[in-house]
Amino acid sequence: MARSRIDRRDFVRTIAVAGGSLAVAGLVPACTGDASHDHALMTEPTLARGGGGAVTRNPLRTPPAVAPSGLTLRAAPGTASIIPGKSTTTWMYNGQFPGPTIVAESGGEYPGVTFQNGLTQDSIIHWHGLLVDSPNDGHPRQVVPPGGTYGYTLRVAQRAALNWYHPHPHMMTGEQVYRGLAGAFIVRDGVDTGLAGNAFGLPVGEYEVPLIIRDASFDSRGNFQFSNKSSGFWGNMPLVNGTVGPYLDVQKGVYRFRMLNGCNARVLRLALNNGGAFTLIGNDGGLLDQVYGVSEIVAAPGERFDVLLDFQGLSAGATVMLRDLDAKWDVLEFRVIDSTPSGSLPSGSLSTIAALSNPVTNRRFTFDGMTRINGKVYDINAIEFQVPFDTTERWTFVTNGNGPHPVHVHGAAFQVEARRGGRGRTFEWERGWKDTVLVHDGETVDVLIRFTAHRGLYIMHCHQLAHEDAGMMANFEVV
Ligand SMILES: [Cu+2]
Repeated sequence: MARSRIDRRDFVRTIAVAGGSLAVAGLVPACTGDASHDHALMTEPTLARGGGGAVTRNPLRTPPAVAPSGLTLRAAPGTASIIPGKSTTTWMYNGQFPGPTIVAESGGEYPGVTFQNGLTQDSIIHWHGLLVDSPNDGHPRQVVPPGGTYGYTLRVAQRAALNWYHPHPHMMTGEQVYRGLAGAFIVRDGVDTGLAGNAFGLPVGEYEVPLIIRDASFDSRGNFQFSNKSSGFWGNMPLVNGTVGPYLDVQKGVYRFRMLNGCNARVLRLALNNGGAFTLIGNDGGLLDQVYGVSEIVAAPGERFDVLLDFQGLSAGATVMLRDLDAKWDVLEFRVIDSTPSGSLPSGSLSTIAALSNPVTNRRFTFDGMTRINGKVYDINAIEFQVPFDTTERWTFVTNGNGPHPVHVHGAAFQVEARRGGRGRTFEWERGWKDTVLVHDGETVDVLIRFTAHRGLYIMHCHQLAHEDAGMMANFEVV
């Protein structure tokens, strides 16, 4: 990593903790100018271009919010309008691309959640990030055939966070997720209530926006192109909440963006086009210990990032672009509208994170090639190891290549302890509680993990979905 980038991150962090209002000061000067000067560096989704080379942008969609009690999620083929003027055959939950945003309360018990399989292949829903008991986790053994149903009772007892739901059938997850089966699942709690007057003054209502970021490729008729070769599928354009070339009109206020990397394989390197900082407040497991200013975020498939952006200092008509620096993509354009500045950023400490320590067992998992963990291709019927309940362990994830390997564990959250090799450090967005951590080529990552929610059958796997489908998964049992 370039030395200058580390310097900038440390600098930005310093000003972020010094005062919240300074945290995105970088937004202000650069955005009052003409942001279009940067376009020569950008690769626009070709299908998002209008005539004459101008970029036609589309208003960001926001999936409807629903409560989980009694909710039926039916996966079935249908058509969605993604590319303007064309219709795309997609596989959707309840006809929505992406699926509806489920909002639940920690401490809530939600019976009668039903998955209906309207596909022509097996499927099951996994609630990524929810610490639910094994029969409700959506393990690949729980798949139901076409026409089948699966009933869940979701007992939600965990910190507030952005989680998500998606299919988890063995060997078919990649295609099902890619064709549209995914949605956000937000958990609220007594601190992060999602209501005005919450403890840290976090933005609510229209100022809190889930962003499901993923890539896709389309043919000339507007239908998805896909192949599930085990090196992974990389689409040639970004979608946010199913919107191609999206923009969002923003007030001169503070916004909370709940970001998910929903790509099959692509690691995103998210940044703002003017070098302004994200005010990072949370990740997979909810709020962090404090506010961090970061100039970029490396986002692997399955990971979530909770960031605030302050548009108060910008003038009406100014734009800010969320970009992927690696693909050189414009991901989402924020357009500041004429409005009265309001809101404030939190600063300093946020949540109390009890650090795991003194692991009693060390386990080592090598992610070999594109199909194996510890030399073994997934055996759906096997239990590869047993983990004692309520006991802290150190799990070490190693790879010799073929990354990215975003390692995801069901049934518990973990704390990232160290990374050796490769990038050689841990990052602000890896603090607190995680359920997915990026292991890049040449990296070894230590995490501390403790299963405190439930005993039973769970699974760990690579969230590069082609690797997952090819067998880079392992069952284990919490006993
Ligand atoms: Cu992998």
